[in-house]
Amino acid sequence: MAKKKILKSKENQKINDLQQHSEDPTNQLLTTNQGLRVNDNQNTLKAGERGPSLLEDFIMREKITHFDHERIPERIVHARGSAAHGFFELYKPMGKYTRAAFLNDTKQITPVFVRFSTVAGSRGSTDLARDVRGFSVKFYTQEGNYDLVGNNMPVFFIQDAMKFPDLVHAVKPEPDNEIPQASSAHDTFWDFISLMPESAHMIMWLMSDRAIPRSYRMMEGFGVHTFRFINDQGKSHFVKFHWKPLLGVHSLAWDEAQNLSGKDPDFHRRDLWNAIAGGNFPQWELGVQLIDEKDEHKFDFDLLDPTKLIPEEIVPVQIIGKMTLNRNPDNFFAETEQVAFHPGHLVPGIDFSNDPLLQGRLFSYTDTQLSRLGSPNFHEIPINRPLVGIHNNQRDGHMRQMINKGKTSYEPNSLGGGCPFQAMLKMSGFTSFLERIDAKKIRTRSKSFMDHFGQATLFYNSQSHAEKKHITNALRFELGKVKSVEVRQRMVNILTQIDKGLADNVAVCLGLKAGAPAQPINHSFPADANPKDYQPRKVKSSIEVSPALSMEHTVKDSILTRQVAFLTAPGYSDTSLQTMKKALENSGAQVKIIAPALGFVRGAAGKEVPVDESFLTSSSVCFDAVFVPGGAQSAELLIENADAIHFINEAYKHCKAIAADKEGVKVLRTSHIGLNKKETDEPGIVTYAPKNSTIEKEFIKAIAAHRVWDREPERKVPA
Ligand code: HDE
Repeated sequence: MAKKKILKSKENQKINDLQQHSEDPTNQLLTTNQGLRVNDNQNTLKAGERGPSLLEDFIMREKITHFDHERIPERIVHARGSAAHGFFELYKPMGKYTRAAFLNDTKQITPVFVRFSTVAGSRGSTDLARDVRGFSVKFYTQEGNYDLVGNNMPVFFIQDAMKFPDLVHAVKPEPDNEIPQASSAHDTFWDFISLMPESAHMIMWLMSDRAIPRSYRMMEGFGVHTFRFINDQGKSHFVKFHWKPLLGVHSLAWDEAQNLSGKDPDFHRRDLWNAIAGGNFPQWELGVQLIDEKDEHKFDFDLLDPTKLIPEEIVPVQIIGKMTLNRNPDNFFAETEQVAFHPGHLVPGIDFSNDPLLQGRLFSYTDTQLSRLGSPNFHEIPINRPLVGIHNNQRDGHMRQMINKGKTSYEPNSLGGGCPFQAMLKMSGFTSFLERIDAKKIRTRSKSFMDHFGQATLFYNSQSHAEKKHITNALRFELGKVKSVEVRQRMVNILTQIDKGLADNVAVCLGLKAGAPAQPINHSFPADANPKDYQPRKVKSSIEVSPALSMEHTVKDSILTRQVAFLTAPGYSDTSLQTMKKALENSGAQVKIIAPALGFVRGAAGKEVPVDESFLTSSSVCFDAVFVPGGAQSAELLIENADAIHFINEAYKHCKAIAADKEGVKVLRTSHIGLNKKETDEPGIVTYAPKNSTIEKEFIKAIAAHRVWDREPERKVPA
C-alpha cells in the first residue's frame, strides 16, 4: 500500500509538470481573456433599460465569439472516446531486445495517458455499439513520447492503407440520409466487406462479443502490426504488443448492449470514471511476442500482414510490465479531445516493420491533427508535450506557445553557439533499423498476403459453443439489416469459406442458401507473375484451435468492481441484506439498493438504508448481478411490482448471476425463473448453499463466472 502511494505521488508530480497551463478555479474573480475584471455577467450593454444592445459591448462580444468557436472537428474515426492518466512499471529489463530506456530501467515509473474509443460513431454516439475499440497509450518517457496506438482486436479489416478511406466511408452513416449512426449493420458496410475477402478474419472478431465489451477495464489491447525492437548492438527482433487486463476479458450480451444504449449510452465512460474515482484503478500487463529476424518466414502467414495474428500457443506472450490508470482527466476537452496519438511517435529501440497498413498510418496521423487541432503546433498543447524539452529550429505557426530566444533558427550556426546540436554519438538519438532494401518499385499486394480465410476459421474454431452462437446471431442481425439480397448472398458465400455450418446457420435466417465460394477481388499483380498466386485462398493454420482466442478461458476468479443490484421494498430483512452486502463488498463488489422510490427504504427491524436508484431510474442492464433479500413484506411488494419482476427476468435473460434469500426466493418464483421447488441447481441461480458453504460464497462464485451463457435459451425469456 505504501509503495502504491509513493508511485502515485511521484507519477502525479510528473503529470502536473505537464499541465503548466491548468488553473485553480477557486478564489478567482471573473475576468475577460485580457484579464479585465468583469462586474456584470448577466446583462449586455444596452441603450436604455428596454433599448437595443450596443456593438461596443466588447465583454459580451468576446464571450459569444469564444463560444461560437468552441467546437473543433471531431476525429474522422474514433471520435467517441474516454481517457485517463496513469503510469507504467517495468517488471524486467528488456535490454537484450530493445534499448528503449523505459523498457530497461525497472525503477523508472513512466507516466501514461490512455484513450479508449469506438471507431464508427460520432463524438456523441453510444458507447455500446458493436464496434472495434481503440486502445491508445501515450508513454511520456525520458526519451520523448512513445505512442502505442492499438485496438482491442489483434487484426484489422484491410491489408493496405490505400483501402482505409473506402473502409471508413463504407461503415460510416450512408451519405444520402446519414443513417445509421454508430452501426455497421447497413448495406454499404457489408457491400464493401463482401467484396473484400481479406476482411474475413476481422469480421469474425467484429461479430464476436469482443465488439461489445463489459468495460474498457475488461478489454485486451493489441498493437496489431508487427513492430521491431532494436537493441544497443543494432540487432532487431520483430515484436507484437499485447495488453492483458488483470480483471479478465468480459463482454455484454448483444440484447443487453442494445438496451444499455438507451438506458445509459455513457456506460463505458461512466464505468471507467467511477472506477478510477473510487480508487479501483484499472490495470493491464504489457506482453510481447518476440520473433528472431531469422524466423521471419517460418510462419504459415506473413508477419507483415495485419489481418493475421501470431497464435500465443506458437509464440508465447512474455509479460514485461504493468500499467495502472489512477487519475481521471481534469478537463475532457483539454486532455481527452486534444490528445494527439501517432504510431510514428517512437523512441530509440522501437521501430516499424514494413506492414503496408502501418506505413500508411505514419502519414495519416499528423495530417489529421493539422485539420483537427488546426496548427502544426499541436505538440505544444499540454497533454501532447513530452516531459523532456523540445529543442529544434522549427518556428512560428498558428498559436505558437513557445517563446524561442536568440537570433538563430537554423543549423549549422555559429552565432547561436551551434545549438541545438544533433546527437553526437551514433546511438544516443533515434536510429532507424538498417534494413537492407533492394527491390523494384511496384504497386501490388504481396502474394504471401493471399490467405484470407485460414485464421478466420482458426478464430471461429477456437470459440466456445456460446461464443459461436453469438457470432452466428450477430451475423444474422447485421446481414438481416442489409436490404440488398446480392450483398447478403456474397457475405454468405464468404462465410462458406470460413465454416460451412456457420454459413448454413446464417443463410437460413436470411432466406438464402450457403453458396458458391467468395468472389476473388481484383488485386493487381506484376506482369510477369502467375495470376493464380494472387487469388484469395485458405491456408490451413498449423494449429486447429487457439484457446487464447476464446474469452471462455479468461480470468474468472474475482468480483472486483462488479455492480450488484439489491431489489428491495419496505420490510426487507435487515440481516439478510446486510450479511450479503458485507460479503460482496469485502470481495470488492459494489452494491446498489434499488427500491420503488428514491430516498430511504425501511427494513423489517426498523432500520433504513439509502436508496441508490428507483426501478424507474435504473435497469438490470446496468448491473452484473441481482440479489433479492429476505423479508415477507418486501417480497410481497416486489411480487406485485411489474418493474421488479421485469428486472429479474431481464437479468435472467442476460445470463447473470441471481440470488435470493428466504422470502426473496418467492419473488424469483414469480419471475420467469419460476422455481417450483425451494432449491434449484440451475447454474448462476443461488437460493441455497450446499453444506460447508454459504449463500454469500455461492453468489460470489457465480458473479465471478461473469455469465452463465449456457442458460441462454433461445428467445425463451419474454423480457
Ligand atoms: Fe487509425 N486513425 N488509421 N488505426 N486509429 C486515427 O487519427 C488511420 C488503424 C487507431 O484515441 C485518426 O488522431 C489510417 C489501425 C486508434 O485519439 C486517423 C489507417 C489501428 C485511433 C487514423 C488506420 C488504428 C485512431 C483519426 C490505415 C489499430 C484513435 C483521429 C492505414 C492498430 C486515437 C486521429 C485516439 C485514429 C488513420 C488504421 C487505431 C484519421 C489511415 C490498423 C486507436 O489519422
